[in-house]
Amino acid sequence: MRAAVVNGFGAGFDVEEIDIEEPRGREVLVDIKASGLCHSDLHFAETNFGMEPPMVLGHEIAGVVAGIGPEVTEFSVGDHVVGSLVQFCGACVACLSGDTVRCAHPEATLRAPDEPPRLSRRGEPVLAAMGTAGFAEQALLHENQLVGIDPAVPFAEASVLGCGTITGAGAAINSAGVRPGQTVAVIGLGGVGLNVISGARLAGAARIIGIDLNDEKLELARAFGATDVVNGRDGDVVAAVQQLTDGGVDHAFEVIGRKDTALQAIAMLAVGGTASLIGIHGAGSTIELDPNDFLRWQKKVQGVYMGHANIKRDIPFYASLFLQGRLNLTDLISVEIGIDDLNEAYDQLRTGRTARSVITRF
Ligand code: PAD
Ligand code: ZN
Repeated sequence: MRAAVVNGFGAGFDVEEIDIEEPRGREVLVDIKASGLCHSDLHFAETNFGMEPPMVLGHEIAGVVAGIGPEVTEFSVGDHVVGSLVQFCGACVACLSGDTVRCAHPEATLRAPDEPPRLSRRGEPVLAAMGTAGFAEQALLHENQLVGIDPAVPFAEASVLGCGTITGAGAAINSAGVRPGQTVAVIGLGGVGLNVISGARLAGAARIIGIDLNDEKLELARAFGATDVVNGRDGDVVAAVQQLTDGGVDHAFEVIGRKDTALQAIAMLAVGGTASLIGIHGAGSTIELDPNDFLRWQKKVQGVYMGHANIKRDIPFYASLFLQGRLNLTDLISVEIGIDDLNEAYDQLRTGRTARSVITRF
């Protein structure tokens, strides 16, 4: 099958022929119909976050079940599915409590080291990164990493549910617990940040301030429910937010992965506010904080991993909201591309102009 392989950090994506195994045990073979370009895959392609080339990245996928292993109980051939990088065993205390993002044994979803690798090239192993390896014609995933989805949801929109939506909307709803009437600021309005706006709107936020450097993104943010927008190029972002909210916001979300914007998120909080850090920072980055600022103003800061999602609960929930017209997924899709356009599409993402590019031709 055709797949976009990362052969070295910073070397981009090479579309090549590779081999994929037949499903074993609880594995499901999926014909991928749509695969979204999250910014995280660009980080993982450029820097060593524990996944090493040769590897196939891609973790925002939607497709159709093409085959099932003998122990699969949840899916049948022909089902429409969404995949996620959240790996959970289903049996540890965290999983049994519904906290699947805190699973103690995520490796239970992968093949054992003595089993043949899921992906290979001329007999040599190729890493199926995150257990999804979505930049390819087909993927082989443990059934815990898949969720059945109503076929009425188009594949491109469905793919974004797998990361951008569960992370962004989940950050507002699950991680931050935004309550009706609260004020929210979102710094960075890409595929994930726009979904934070959706989550804040669903949670009933009174004021949602979108912040980016790009005027088109600010315009787009209004289509997701931003009540106010601030261009970071127009001066002091923190002062602008404080002015709009009479002193600061209850919740600020950093959705880029930069030190300066993470500090902005903390600085723009109202008394008792919470800053939620979503963007992935370069390895070894540090942020210096003034403890007295936290103490006096009772601020909180938290890291957000995958919007504290339980994918089996949250993905069907967001899909149903989309079908009811209550969740905007369509405007997230900036462009549908072919797998051969992957490098160019990531160059576009770097400019901050696209929300989500989605591969729909393999
Ligand atoms: P993206 O590239 O689509 O969006 C980033 C946005 O930030 C763009 O709109 C930029 O214009 C904007 N931006 C850049 N610099 C600034 C600045 N100085 N001030 C204001 N705006 C700015 O990325 P994405 O939405 O796909 O992902 C965002 C981050 O979230 C990225 O670091 C990704 O790796 C991370 C992520 N984290 C998780 C998690 O579980 N924590 C999950 C998924 C993605
Ligand atoms: Zn992602």
